[in-house]
Amino acid sequence: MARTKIALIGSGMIGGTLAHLVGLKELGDVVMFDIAEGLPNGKALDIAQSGAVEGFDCALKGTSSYADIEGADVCIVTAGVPRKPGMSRDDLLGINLKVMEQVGAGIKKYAPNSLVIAITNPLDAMVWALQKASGLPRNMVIGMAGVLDASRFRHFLATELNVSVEDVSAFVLGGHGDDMVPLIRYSTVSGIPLPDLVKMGWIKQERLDEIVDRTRKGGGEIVALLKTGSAFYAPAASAIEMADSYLKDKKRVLPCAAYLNGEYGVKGLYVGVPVVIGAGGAERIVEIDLNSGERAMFMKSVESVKGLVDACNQIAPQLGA
Ligand code: A3D
Repeated sequence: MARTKIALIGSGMIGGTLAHLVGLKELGDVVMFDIAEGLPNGKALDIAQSGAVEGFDCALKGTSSYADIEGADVCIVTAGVPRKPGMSRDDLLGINLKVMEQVGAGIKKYAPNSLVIAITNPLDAMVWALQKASGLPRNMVIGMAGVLDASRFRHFLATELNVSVEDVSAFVLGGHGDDMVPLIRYSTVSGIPLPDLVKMGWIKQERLDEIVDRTRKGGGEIVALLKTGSAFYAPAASAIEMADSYLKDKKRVLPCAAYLNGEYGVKGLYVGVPVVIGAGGAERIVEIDLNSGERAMFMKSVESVKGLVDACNQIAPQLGA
């Protein structure tokens, strides 16, 4: 039986954390790729040595050659540059688009049968570009953002309500920007929708609104604190949850950036929606009814994503709309 192989394209802050988590969870062998000489090799060696202490047997290898990702089952892409204070995710577009073209070509050549999980920002445009550049089926290229956004929302709610984060489930829709849509009425504590908790006096509506706002700006809050880059622990954990659902065919229903072909009235864009992730990649898009307010927020977010993809088309028309 072949061992599972996970390729991490980009071995920076998120890439290193991903490799560590893959080891700790014994999800498979890891190939860490980066253009920065020595970086993937050093991190792979360091994490491999922690295996003796932690008791995991995953093989880890660092490389600057795409040939080493050959036959990977999953590729997680963080290659590119992260935000610094004062930058929006969209400011990264020009640089990271070129990176996605290179990465897409490498995956196309050496790992065309993998599930590709994009993390590089601006996420919804970069996952679009990666699918175009790799030519992989659309259901096999997805973007990580919703699991992270939902985890931020869950954390803030659990802390505020003084309940276990395990019992808080959150629902987010839309692009990974400050206009993402945390859906209050589908977010629950042990099945009790948040609007009911407001009625029950557990939380005031104004406080809930503040938490929604903090969730939307959750990435920026961390960038401002770190000053040298962006969040990496929770983003890595979120992508691992998606990879795990694919590798074990768990069919988790996770918010992911998925290619929409008419669902939610959107065609030809990657946008964050709930998706069933199983052995077939993005197997099914869950389409819920939105009320008029939610729909307006969702469409505003979709417009932002469209603007980014239009910009990609202008910079790299060869990718093709
Ligand atoms: P960082 O620690 O800088 O790692 C990026 C790595 O990419 C560096 O080691 C670079 O050497 C490498 N790299 C650059 N160009 C190439 C290339 N052409 N081929 C291969 N490797 C290359 O950043 P990070 O790990 O903190 O973040 C990575 C990306 O994830 C950034 O674009 C972030 O904005 C993004 N990010 C997304 C989320 C989402 O929720 C979507 C959250 C946090 C960060």
